[in-house]
Amino acid sequence: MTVSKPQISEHISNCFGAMLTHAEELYEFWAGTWDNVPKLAQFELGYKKEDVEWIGIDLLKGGNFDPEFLKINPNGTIPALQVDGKSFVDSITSVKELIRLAPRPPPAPSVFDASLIAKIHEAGNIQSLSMDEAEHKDKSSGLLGGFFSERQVALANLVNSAPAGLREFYTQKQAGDQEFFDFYCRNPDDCLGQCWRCHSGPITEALKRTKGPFAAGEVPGEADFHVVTWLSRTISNAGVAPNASASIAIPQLEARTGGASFDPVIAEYWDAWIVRPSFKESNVF
Ligand SMILES: N[C@@H](CCC(=O)N[C@@H](CS)C(=O)NCC(=O)O)C(=O)O
Repeated sequence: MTVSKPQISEHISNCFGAMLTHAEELYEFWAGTWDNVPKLAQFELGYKKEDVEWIGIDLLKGGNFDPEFLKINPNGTIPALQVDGKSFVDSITSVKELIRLAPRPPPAPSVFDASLIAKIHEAGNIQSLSMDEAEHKDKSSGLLGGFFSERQVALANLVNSAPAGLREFYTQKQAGDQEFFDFYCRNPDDCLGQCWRCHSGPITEALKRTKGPFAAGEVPGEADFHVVTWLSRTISNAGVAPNASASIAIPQLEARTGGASFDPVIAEYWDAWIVRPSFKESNVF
């Protein structure tokens, strides 16, 4: 893993007006899902691109299992954020740290934010699911299939060469990955449509409670970074081009979920997000 010299960001004033400096590094993957959460937060919270150094971890080649990366994030997942050498090892804690140091703080969190964020992460990676055999076949030969097969090769090599302390971790990952791949790509079944429907419920409720268009109100807040990350991967997984408007994306989602209807607040939410510079700069899909 190549780790280049951290850039120093100078954007935080303390209450005496003195400039504080922080070295912020975000470990990410260009096609990752959850690293879009801190990326969106970065731009929405007023950081510049150069304030946070993005360090690419190649998940396709199992770069997240590199012992050097495991020192930064023992979970072996992206995103991970390091601030002044301290690690934040998932999207939730990374974003909280970005908010703590934010040049432009987000709207105050609502009491519902924590449960909404938890729900979104419970929904987890269902956005990668295949709905039928044809889709499964298609995905198995695409990025997702490549992701799993190349990782298994990387893990097999690591199991043989790794220090004894890491062998158990790699062996568990190998087994877990195989289950994940089998479930996601080989046995699609009817419950998938139900999963989609039940997870869109909490988002709809949250959006109906606010003036909108975002869960936090006129501008996105903490929970929105998580919600739109999940929604956008769900939409692109339904075969819709990134940044397609709700008039294209929502009917496709409806078809994919067995005709479930999506409340208009979801369409408004999507259309409000896709035009934001943060959405484009983060290359969300
Ligand atoms: N709950 C974690 C999920 C992180 C996660 O699963 N990241 C995926 C990429 S989007 C990953 O690194 N997968 C690699 C692996 O599990 O080996 C978060 O929010 O950061």
